[in-house]
Amino acid sequence: MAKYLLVSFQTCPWVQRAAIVLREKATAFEFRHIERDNRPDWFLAISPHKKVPVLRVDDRISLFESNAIAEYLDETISPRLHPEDPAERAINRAWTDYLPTFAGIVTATAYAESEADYLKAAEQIPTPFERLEKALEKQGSGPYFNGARYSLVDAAYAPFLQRYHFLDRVKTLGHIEKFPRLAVWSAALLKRPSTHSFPAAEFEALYRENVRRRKIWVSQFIEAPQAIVA
Ligand SMILES: N[C@@H](CCC(=O)N[C@@H](CS)C(=O)NCC(=O)O)C(=O)O
Repeated sequence: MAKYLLVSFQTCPWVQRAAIVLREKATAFEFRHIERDNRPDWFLAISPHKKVPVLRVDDRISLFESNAIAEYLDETISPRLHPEDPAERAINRAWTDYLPTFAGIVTATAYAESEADYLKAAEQIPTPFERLEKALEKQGSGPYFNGARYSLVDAAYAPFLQRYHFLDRVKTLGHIEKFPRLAVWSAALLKRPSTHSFPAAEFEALYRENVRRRKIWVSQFIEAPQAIVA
């Protein structure tokens, strides 16, 4: 069995995608969290874009880009998460190609500097939601992207659907309820243990604190953590 080291920032959704795939394959790995503002030299030396995730395999190969990492893990460790059928697989890959667009739109409110920008960003969310809702029509009775079998598409979208819910709880966005298949899919992904790198409440608090510290428009709706009085 190869040795895996996954280098991460604690709340990075792209790292989370790689971690999910490792967990789905019941593969042991060392999860090493580094600071975004203080990236160590050993990391800069193995990460061509200076980004996380990096998956170091056997202290020998450094893989980067979450999609490439997910595909590599799927080719090298069973069970296969991609569908057997080549056409199905191509369609699944097309939807993982859509992920950066989906992610950018669905989390844009967390970067909006003004109320007007926030409202504009929130207004865009139904477009990618509608596209996924349509794609999910072929899932049958679900609950995953391809139906009963979990896939790399599930692993890819879970972190971003989770962040939509976090942002919806900071300030109500109210979109996902209008897309029944997407809502059920997202609930199934959030229930799945592999989605979670940290206890759910602790992770949501970490995410909220990141957004609060960004000092953008929506930060005002997030309370600072309470000091613990002994
Ligand atoms: N396309 C990349 C995105 C990775 C990414 O954006 N990682 C962020 C953290 S969530 C990062 O390392 N940002 C640091 C930077 O941009 O310098 C992937 O899928 O792995």
